Order: sequence, then C-alpha cells, then structure tokens
Amino acid sequence: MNKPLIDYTHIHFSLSAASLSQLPPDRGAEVAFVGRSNAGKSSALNAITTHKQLARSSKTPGRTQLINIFCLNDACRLVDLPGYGYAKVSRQVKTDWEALLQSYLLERQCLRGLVLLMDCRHPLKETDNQMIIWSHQSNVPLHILLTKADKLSFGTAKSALLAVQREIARYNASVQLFSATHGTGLEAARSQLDQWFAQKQCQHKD
Ligand SMILES: Nc1nc2c(ncn2[C@@H]2O[C@H](COP(=O)(O)OP(=O)(O)OP(=O)(O)O)[C@@H](O)[C@H]2O)c(=O)[nH]1
Ligand SMILES: [Mg+2]
Repeated sequence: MNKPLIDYTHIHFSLSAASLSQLPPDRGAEVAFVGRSNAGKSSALNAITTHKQLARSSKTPGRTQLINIFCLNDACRLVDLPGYGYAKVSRQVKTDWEALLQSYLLERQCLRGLVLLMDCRHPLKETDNQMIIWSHQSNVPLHILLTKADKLSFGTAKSALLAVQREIARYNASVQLFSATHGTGLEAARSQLDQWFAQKQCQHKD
C-alpha cells in the first residue's frame, strides 16, 4: 500500500467543545469518528495516529462527552464525537449529547466524511442504522470500521464483515475490519482518510 498522503502521527489536540459555537471556524476539512459509546472510537484514533493517549479511551462507556478536535495541519482535522446510545447515563445528559452530535452532523459544512465504528460482535444496532441512513441522505461519505476484530476468530470476523457488506450494499458506504490493539486495518483506514482529505487539497504546505 502507498505511503499515506498525510502524516497521521503529526497531530495535536486542539480543543473540546460543548457546543458548535466553541468549534474552530467552519473551514478546511474534518473527518469525524462516530459510533455507539464503547465502540472503540478513541482507541481507533489513538491507533491511527500511533499515539497512546491522544484521545482518552476508557472502560467506562460515555467517557467522551464533548466534541474533541485534533489538528493534523492548519486545514485538516480529526474529530472524536460523543458516543451515542449508552443507556446508563441520565436522560438529560443523553439528550444533551445527542443534540450536540446531531447539530454537528447537520450543520458542519467542513465535514468531509464520517467514520462509523461498530463493535464487530454487535454491528448495525438501531442508532448505527440511523447514522448510515442519515449520511446517505445528506451525501456525507461513510466508512465503517468493524472494531475489536481481535475478539473474533479470523473466519467469524470475515463472516461479520460480509454480513455488514451485504446490509450496506444499497448505500454509498465502505466497510473494513479493524483492531486498535492488534493494528488490523490501520493502513486501509488511513488510506480512506487520505482520500477524503485529498479532495479538499488540505495537505500540509510546509
Ligand atoms: N480487544 C480490544 N479492545 C478494544 C479495542 N478498541 C477499543 N477497545 C476497548 O474498548 C473499550 C472502549 O474503547 P474506547 O476507545 O474508549 O471507546 P469509545 O467509543 O471512545 O467510547 P466513548 O468515548 O465512551 O464513546 C476500552 O476498554 C478499550 O480498551 C480493540 O481493537 N480491541
Ligand atoms: Mg471515546
């Protein structure tokens, strides 16, 4: 596989936003990581960027409650969105997160692509399906990471991949297996990010 266009190790935390007004100006290009709480969003971000603690991962679902922005250069950003669908937080907290998530997805003009993370053992839950339909209807390109592939045997993981591929065939979306702990699918994930960022010609000019 070719060397990535963007150096994903060259990244720094920019800010955490509790509302859209706290985000950086809506220019350049962002790729956002979305998925159910505990799906492995923060771990995937850390693995892709080869940082241990860039995004905080946690055994406690619901840890990432804000929109966390990471800058790759002055035009390209990766975004760790709050996890959705975790039942054990209070209704008010849940409603606040979902409203923040939804407004980001609907209003952010610089959003170039969505990476949807689903635990490969429990893919396509209702909220995941909503996200797939939403991205399709809004013409936001979608790439799915089936995370924690190390938890399944090769054959079972492959079957899970094929099943999801079948389910999403009618949408303009792609899917791959991924493991943050074993490094499975890192190059394919970076290559997808590169494609989206390249469309906006936002490579580092230094
Ligand atoms: N075995 C295995 N565990 C993983 C992998 N990715 C994440 N985990 C574990 O799954 C749990 C949740 O991971 P996070 O990355 O914090 O998940 P998240 O989607 O960011 O969760 P929220 O921030 O709560 O939305 C942690 O205990 C991780 O160590 C993986 O590839 N393999
Ligand atoms: Mg997280």
